[in-house]
Amino acid sequence: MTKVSLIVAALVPKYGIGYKGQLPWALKEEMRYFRRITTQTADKNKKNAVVMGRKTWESIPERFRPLKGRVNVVLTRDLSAFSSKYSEEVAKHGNNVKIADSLKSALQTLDMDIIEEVFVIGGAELYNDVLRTTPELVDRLLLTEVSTEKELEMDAFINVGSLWKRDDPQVWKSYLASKGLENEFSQDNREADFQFSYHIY
Ligand code: FOL
Repeated sequence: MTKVSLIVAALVPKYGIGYKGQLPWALKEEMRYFRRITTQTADKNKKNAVVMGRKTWESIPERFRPLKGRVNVVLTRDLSAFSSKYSEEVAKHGNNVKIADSLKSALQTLDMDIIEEVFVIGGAELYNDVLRTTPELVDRLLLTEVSTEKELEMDAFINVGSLWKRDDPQVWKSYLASKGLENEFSQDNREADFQFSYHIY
């Protein structure tokens, strides 16, 4: 079966990723990294797919969803509730939004002849489910380590576990180079009161 890349930004050392259904920060450059990494393909005839939980779909501002240039797959246990709630948005974007009730069925739905890479983009429930129940489907974790002096309230965490180890910077650099993005990003960044660095686990 197709493997996936998890992409997430988390506050170290506890790996907090969210608060009250939203990201705990607004980091412009980090969001640009998310957008470019998930959109860019090596093969111009292919697109990437982003698989997300229903609450993550709802957390994305309406003007940005479905995430453009990518096939969006929303996971929900209640397919009919989702379809009726978002029928207009989904109809308008036709092929670019799909719904599924599990990661496995999402992966079966996708036509891998036209999809290059599948990203799991959250949230906490989906990340943790995938890491716990189907870790063999996870190729890599693209994890942005965020740190700050500020006291940030968090109520959503990713359980990275002890089996996932941060790779050498070279691994991240070659991954970016495989997409032609090596000159667009530096590994270590700062913005406002935050520092963040991009890693592969
Ligand atoms: N991974 C990383 N590294 N950073 C994130 O912020 C992140 N966020 C999510 C999942 N993985 C992540 C889920 N949350 C948008 C909003 C929230 C969100 C994911 C995406 C969003 O609106 N994205 C637009 C760009 C918006 C902009 O340019 O400000 C997109 O086109 O990707």
